Amino acid sequence: MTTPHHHWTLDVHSSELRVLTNGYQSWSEAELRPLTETQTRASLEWMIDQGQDPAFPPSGEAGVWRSHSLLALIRPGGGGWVGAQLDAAHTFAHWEVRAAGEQVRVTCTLEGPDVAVAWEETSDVIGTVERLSAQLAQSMHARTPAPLRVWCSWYSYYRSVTLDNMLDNARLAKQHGLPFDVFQLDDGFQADLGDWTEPSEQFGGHAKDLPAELRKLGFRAGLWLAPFLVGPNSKLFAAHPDWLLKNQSGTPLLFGHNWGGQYAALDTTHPEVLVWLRELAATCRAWGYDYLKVDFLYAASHPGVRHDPSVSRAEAYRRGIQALREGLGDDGFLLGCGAPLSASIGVMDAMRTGPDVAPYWDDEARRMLLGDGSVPCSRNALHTALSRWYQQAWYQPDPDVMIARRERSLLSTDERGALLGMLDVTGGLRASSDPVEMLDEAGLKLLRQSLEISTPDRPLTLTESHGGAVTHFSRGTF
Ligand code: 9PG
Repeated sequence: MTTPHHHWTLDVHSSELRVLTNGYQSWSEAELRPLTETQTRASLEWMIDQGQDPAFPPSGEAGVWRSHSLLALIRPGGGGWVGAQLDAAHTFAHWEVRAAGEQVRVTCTLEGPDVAVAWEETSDVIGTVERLSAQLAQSMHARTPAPLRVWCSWYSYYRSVTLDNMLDNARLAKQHGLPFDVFQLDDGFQADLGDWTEPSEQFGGHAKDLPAELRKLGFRAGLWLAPFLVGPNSKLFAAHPDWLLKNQSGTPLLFGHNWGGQYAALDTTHPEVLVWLRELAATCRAWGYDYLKVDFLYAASHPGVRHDPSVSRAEAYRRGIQALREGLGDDGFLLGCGAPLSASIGVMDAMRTGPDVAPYWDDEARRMLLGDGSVPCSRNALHTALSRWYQQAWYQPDPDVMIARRERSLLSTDERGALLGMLDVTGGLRASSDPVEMLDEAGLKLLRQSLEISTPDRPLTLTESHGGAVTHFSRGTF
């Protein structure tokens, strides 16, 4: 595997610059900060696994910033430098900028086959970021279908969702004439990670029984999967240990922390795994789901020992998502989540561009004390999604759900208003998770407003002063 490097040395003092970073996957922090500050590094290994790139996490040194695919340095007045990879199908581009006295050093390391990398000095950083990201989108044949309005079970029912919860909400939504296109069942319906076709006990039915009922009510059916994850107690794990990503000693690698413990990942360089993934997506389609939210996708590019060691992590990931696309069909809607971002262009219709919203504003303990900017909370979701405005050229952005309810939520009226306004600015998919019965007249009004499709904004004021829009979003009250 080649690892080409590019280096640039800039004669500019670091105190003059701000740096725009793009994190590795959907939940990784992306932001605009003064270069002299310190990029946050999560303090626990499982947090790095789930929120950063374990092969290239933030260094934790002052004046050193790491970014994926794209990096920009901005001077007062809006000029500066932009670096971007121009193809991301097989290669991860790791950017690092380092303050060094009177100079600033920039490195781009390519993990995978050599690809073209742009490095431009410009008087208009925002325009250049947009132009280079559009160029990447074009070279990878980006899909940008019309945005959809989605009801998703996760942010109210979490893993205890039932078939009846889905149908009750769909019926009420129809009664109220709420303009949803898709009703999407999230995590909780399945027996285990990997055992997707067997129901969990609490779901009270089978996922395959839902789509026909939803269609009668006028909605499309959507389903969540974490297709590359395998639970250590699942039937899939026991049946196919040879399909799993391994550690150096040849045993299945367990990493992350969710569902009460660690999980394993499918090795997408194994030909049988690709057949299985294709069949999984085709099965969901045959059940009547033409919208799949495919989650925890970074598992396919997690560092580890693979069946075919000559395949780069980006390429392994790409093979996995292509198998899902083939199984779902070209006319199905594929939403990526927890996904390596630029390597998804041309396969995903939409992409979560930040961490999860939650029915509270901030999780300061985990964000500030443990350095985890990817932890679910409204503040983190907006902070990162707003810093990725240019990715609207890559797929439909999914800035995550509006929370309009007042029950089972700690968001204040002001915070709900802020969430609504910021989702409007990001554009892309519109979504809600609120149990419809919890919404009073004001709640329904807020929900309807949040379902209005909007054109993504761009941080125009950034070019005008040092205190521009993105800075405000990343610092200020957020
Ligand atoms: C289902 C959920 C929802 C949600 C996804 C994803 O531990 N973690 O770091 C962590 C991050 C995100 C997360 C769950 C756990 O949420 O973004 O919309 O589908 O999975 O489990």
